[in-house]
Amino acid sequence: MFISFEGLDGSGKTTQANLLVETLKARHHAVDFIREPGGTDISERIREILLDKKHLGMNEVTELLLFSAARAQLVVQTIQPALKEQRFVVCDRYVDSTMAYQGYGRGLNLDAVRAINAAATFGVMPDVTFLIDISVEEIIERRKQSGTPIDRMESSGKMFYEKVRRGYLATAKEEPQRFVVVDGAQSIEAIKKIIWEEVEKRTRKQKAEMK
Ligand code: T5A
Repeated sequence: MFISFEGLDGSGKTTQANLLVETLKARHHAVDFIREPGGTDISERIREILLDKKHLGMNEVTELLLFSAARAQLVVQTIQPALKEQRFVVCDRYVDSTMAYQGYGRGLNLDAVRAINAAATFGVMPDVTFLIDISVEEIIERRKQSGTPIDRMESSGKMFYEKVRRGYLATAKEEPQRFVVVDGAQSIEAIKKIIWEEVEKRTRKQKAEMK
């Protein structure tokens, strides 16, 4: 089963992806945990270019193509082989990030983004996507509290993040079967429970369909 996590920077999706991986492993499931951009040598090097604050002048189309290039390598080298072996694949961000950040956030043509996404994924899409939805005010507050330095993407400003959030919610509406939108303002434990119940439900359904 292919599971992706989406949300604004600081929404808590990495926390939840980690918790899900722990739970799956504790139940003796084979699981690959991947983050985007990254996950292969080539993709990690592209990640460095994308997040480096020295590259503030990066063109939006360059940005789109670099995220997509990192993804294409990850799909072929890691995701497809893992799914073929019936492993769980948990991905911290995937193709919906590109639609939300480069499409809605940067304002690139949405059909062009869709076409590039289709090429970069080779049609491999998650079985379920958890969108951890929180307000931009909340992520600003969390960032202040954590005191972690911001990267190039995070220096894009509040308006940008409002557009990204709207993009995520619009995408989730288009694919209600795949998306599970979770209120990220809840406690870590409460969100973890919602996610695990959903994964169990979908795993049972997938097994029944395979019989
Ligand atoms: N990007 C990526 C694109 O523009 N296009 C693309 O196609 C792709 C793939 C990646 C950047 O690239 C962009 C999006 C990003 O800007 P990154 O460094 O990988 O950047 O970082 P993010 O994916 O944004 O992840 P972060 O680690 O910054 O944030 P998370 O994963 O959302 O949040 P997390 O879990 O680390 O939590 C943040 C803090 O909140 C606390 C945690 O303890 C932590 O301190 N927290 C909670 N606090 C209260 N209540 C809860 N429920 C909490 N859950 C977590």
